Amino acid sequence: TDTLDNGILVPDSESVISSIKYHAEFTPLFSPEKFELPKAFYATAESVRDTLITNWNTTYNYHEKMNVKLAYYLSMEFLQGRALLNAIGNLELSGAYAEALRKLGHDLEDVARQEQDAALGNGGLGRLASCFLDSLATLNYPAWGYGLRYKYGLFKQLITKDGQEEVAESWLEMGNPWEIPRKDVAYPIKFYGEVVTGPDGRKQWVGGENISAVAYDVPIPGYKTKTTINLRLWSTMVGPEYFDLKAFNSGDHAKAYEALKRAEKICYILYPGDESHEGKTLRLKQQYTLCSASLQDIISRFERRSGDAPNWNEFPKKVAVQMNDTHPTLCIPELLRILMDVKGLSWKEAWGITQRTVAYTNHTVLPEALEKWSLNLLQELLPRHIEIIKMIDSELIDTIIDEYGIKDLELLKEKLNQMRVLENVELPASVLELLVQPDEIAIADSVEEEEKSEEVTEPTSENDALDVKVKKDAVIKKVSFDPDPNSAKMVRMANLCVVGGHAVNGVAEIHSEIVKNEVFNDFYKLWPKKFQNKTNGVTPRRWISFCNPELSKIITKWTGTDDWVLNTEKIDQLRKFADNEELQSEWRKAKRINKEKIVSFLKEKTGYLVSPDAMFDVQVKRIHEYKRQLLNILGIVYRYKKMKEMNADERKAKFVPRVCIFGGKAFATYIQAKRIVKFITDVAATVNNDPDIGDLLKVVFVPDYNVTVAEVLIPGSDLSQHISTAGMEASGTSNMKFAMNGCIQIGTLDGANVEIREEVGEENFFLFGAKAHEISGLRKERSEGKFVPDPRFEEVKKYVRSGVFGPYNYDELMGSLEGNEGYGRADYFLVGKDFPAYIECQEKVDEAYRDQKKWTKMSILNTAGSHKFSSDRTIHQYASDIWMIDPLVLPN
Ligand code: DL6
Repeated sequence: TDTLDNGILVPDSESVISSIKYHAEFTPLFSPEKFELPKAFYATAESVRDTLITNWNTTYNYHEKMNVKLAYYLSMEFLQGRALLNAIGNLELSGAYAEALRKLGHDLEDVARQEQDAALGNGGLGRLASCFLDSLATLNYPAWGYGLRYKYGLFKQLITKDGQEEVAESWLEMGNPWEIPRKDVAYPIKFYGEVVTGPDGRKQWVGGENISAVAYDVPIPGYKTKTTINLRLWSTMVGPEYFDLKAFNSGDHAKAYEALKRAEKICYILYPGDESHEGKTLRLKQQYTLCSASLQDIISRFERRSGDAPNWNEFPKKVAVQMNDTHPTLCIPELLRILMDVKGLSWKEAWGITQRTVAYTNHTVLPEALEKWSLNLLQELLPRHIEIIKMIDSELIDTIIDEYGIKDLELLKEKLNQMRVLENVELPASVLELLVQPDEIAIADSVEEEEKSEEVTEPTSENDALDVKVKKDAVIKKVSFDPDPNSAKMVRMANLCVVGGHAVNGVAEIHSEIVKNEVFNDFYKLWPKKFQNKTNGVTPRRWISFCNPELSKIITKWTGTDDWVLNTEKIDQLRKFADNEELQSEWRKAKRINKEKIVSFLKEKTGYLVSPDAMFDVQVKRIHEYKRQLLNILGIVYRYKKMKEMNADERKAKFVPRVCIFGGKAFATYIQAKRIVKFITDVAATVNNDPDIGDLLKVVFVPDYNVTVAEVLIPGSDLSQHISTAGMEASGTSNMKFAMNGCIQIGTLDGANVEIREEVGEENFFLFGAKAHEISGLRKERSEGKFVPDPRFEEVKKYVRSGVFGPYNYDELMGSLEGNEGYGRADYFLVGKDFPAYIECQEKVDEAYRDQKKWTKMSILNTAGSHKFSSDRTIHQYASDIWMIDPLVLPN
């Protein structure tokens, strides 16, 4: 065993062997005699876990001793992926474990493949949270993650002849070796009930349904540091007293388990369908469980560290809470509730503390994704919180009135309608009084201004004076502040976050500008300093070093150091060797090895055999209309049609062989997205079995896209597609991973593409499509019937409708691109508008790929220019601009 400079103990392979053997003996899951897969994985993981727990305890104790300020990242999603290779990589134990396992008759890679992905996320938002944890630990920041432990994750995606099918993900079936159940850490969570006033005058929330949130801790190791932070995941249950023994004995077994099942189901799956009342209630229960359990935990840690009499004003100096999108918004009223009702602080004190503690990251500008909850549902489920939300709303109303005055009631109404936390809810009586009977000065002023604007001079007669009186009445009467009885009363979570948090950030420069200038413009004008940008990033450990060892060796050789894993700016040095033939040749060899891995992977997962000589063109991300997988597949259909119109020689001369790979999950209730999956698989079935086409074009939909699949696909891709309608993708993070792995992108000026293109150089990025500022004009043009589609777009839709891709009726999919009666919004995502530019840009891609020297240079420059997109940079920015925390290195 060796000790490194940073104090880390590095065991040799012999001690690793004895640790693995020890765990093999006491891993009761499998036959005790045989050290076979998957037992070898569990024993190996348990052995690594020992080291993690040691470092995790040391980190915890040191944070406790130093009473350091901690940042808490609250997220409904953490997309961790597999942990084994990441953990031993960060601990610098890969060599020792590989050797130990070899001596025990196993290959480390085979052992690692036994692990199921921890897929507690949906897409970029969850994976970002996991990259952030890696960076926080690596950079020695005192921080924790808080989330939920979903028993069945999101879902497992099967691809059948009907497209996507969802089944429960069974990731916990064999047990999770990385988690530490903490039955000693549990908090009560309440739903429903009522609010009463206690003898001390404080509000009390009583009765209702009571469950427990129990902690499961997952140690998160940093790279080349002992710092190992905690990801605490909550699971829900009730105590044995809730098991109805009487009911059980009388034969009503369902009733006996009712309370248990009601509690457990909160943590069954991520994003349960929310069309039904039941579904909505479940999601809200999930969000509240995350917020309440985490805050109770954070507060009890603060109190414990503060000694006998905590000074609550110190709370924001010890605690920073980051809300990952609006899902944890209930943190705001929950913190207020605890501070006021449990700790006895005044509203003013509690509100000040809350605002200084929490901050909000916005991850989407899609209006339908900005969460709103029904006021009635919240009222029923969380009666005390709704009282508190009303107080926040009322305070905000005062601020809006202060800002806009009551002279122009139309303007004031507009601002109240846009900015209030409560939507379509009557104004408080005191405010209504003020507005319905504005004082004399306000009336006089408003009339005066109206006159000015009409350029009317002094009233000259009695009639004119009367006219002024009539106008006065009109000013008062014409503005009604009554809610619309036909619309529901809602709570806007994003507005609550903006009001309750001290910082609001977008996740890429263009997105943060949209957040400031469009989505939250009124708030931005009110509190400009709150608004920030924090361009996303990804961890170079998982996304270069561990997933692409071939490339990593080359980077280390040509930059002269392996330090780039921590200091990614060093990767920039590759730039100067971009034309070097030796580097180019090594670069191509590495890509080839990675492509061969994809070939075997695709064969195993889909049965399709593709050629590594072809260009690998990849689009992997959630399936969504705005991400425009439809544009990609229509481009492929167009290419296929052109190929069919040519003879074999012409085809070969015109087209570069391509393997077009798709991956991603469509949300279970998102019908249009599921149609797109079905369409892609139908095109694949036709094209891949067409003998005329052979290796010139293959289309593959990889089922169940997840972190592990990404780790195979990204290193071996040549081209990746980030082609969202401009202004709609907040950032994207796979674009960063692809760039790091020397993959050239075709994309629109959207999200982080804009910054990636700046960094890697315009000439190394295939840009096409409408710009964000043009989109609303183009939509208007479309809806007014002024858009003239390109004939190639008409041709491709007609071809799809002709039935070449099987009997499925594509009218609805194609119709959505035309806005036909009954098909909803007329090509809202502007596929038709961007189609010609897209296929022309794809021709340029073919041309560039033919010149392998040029292509390799572009690829090298993509990797070289990607260093800004390390999540280490992002985390440093959050730490210094929002959380105000400093790194704390553990003593040796
Ligand atoms: O910020 C992480 C990630 C961005 O990279 C994606 O562009 C964005 O679509 C995604 N947003 C969401 C929003 N979900 N909700 N709510 O997943 O965030």
